[in-house]
Amino acid sequence: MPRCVSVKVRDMLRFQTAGESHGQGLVAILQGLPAGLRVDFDYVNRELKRRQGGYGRGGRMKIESDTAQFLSGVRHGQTIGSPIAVLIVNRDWENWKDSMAVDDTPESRAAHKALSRPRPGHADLPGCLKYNFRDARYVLERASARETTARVAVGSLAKLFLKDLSVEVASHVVALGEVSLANDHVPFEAVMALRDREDLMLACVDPVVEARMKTVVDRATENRDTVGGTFEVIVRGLPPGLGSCAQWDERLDGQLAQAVMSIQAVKAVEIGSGIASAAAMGSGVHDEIGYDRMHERFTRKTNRAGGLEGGITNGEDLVVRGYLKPISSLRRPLESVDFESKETVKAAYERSDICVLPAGGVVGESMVALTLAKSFLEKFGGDSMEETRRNFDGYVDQVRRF
Ligand code: EPS
Repeated sequence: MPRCVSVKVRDMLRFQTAGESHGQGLVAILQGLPAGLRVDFDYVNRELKRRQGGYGRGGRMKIESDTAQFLSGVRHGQTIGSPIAVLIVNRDWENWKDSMAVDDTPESRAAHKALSRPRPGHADLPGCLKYNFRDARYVLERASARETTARVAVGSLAKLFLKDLSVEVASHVVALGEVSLANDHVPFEAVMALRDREDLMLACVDPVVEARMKTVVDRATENRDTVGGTFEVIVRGLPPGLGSCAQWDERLDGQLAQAVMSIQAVKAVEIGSGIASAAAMGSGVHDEIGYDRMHERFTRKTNRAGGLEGGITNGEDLVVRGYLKPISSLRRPLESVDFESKETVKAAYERSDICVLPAGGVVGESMVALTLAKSFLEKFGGDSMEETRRNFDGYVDQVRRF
């Protein structure tokens, strides 16, 4: 008797990362991109550079110059349908060769200094309890947000895939500490224009607000503190109909929430005006429907739903926000307890950043793009870009003729 399979055998697009913050490098494997996608290597490296930028970054970013080395899955500048492996070398590895050595040698043992004063807010304590380590370095090396460099490498491939189907992904900072944009309905073009900046600065579209944000970062630096905030990812050009209302785990809003929530230091995710909507009446929340006969498309006067209704894209801009807590390595450490003595001590300090909000936005773009690219491939399939595009164009035509 045929077995009724109601679950997907596997995701159409999958990626995994490996690597420690001060190990030899970060690795990502991306599987499922169709063959025939042109890989713009400069674009990938520019995205890695964007992730390294922003005001309030720490000393590590002066050491690193993140560059993607493609080890497989790409030939003569095009994807070939096989798994894509990317390596980003950690330059700082030179300084950690003994302490982070893979081998157990007298040198590596001599360089081993246990980090036994866990930082509140980091993975140090729960990770050590989980793996039964007395040295938080075993945990913090992998928990570190340095891992996001591997996500951005494969995320930029997802962005190239979406770009090929006329979908653009951009991000900006809407709030930092207590400073926020007064008008948060920012034109998409202004957000896209931030990409042309040599340095992201604080990735805010309003120079006056950005100057105030900079003051907040300066104050945090002076006080040996850290500061968080909110980034927003906007996606333009999506067709209606990605995602599904059929099963809980097929809802695209849920998938996006997980993708963005998984970014280190993100503590909340919002789609559209989700937070304000919870405090408003229904008549002031839902986006009334119109029809544009000339362009043969349904329209909305507002986009409070952030481009998603019922877990399905509705053809409006997708708007997802990530709320970042201030990072947990503080130059003025908080109270903690030493693993060995169980005495109250100040938490350990590791070289770190003051503010990573613009980088958070770049990582957010990658996670959103990877989630959407998966959704595209689930709906349109295709082993080559020609096939995917043909299926996509046919569907777009069907929607137009609806
Ligand atoms: C980094 C993010 C942060 C940095 C790290 C590089 O990671 P974490 O989450 O551990 O604070 O601190 O740099 C260092 C670990 C260092 O040696 O300075 C990144 O985004 O690349």
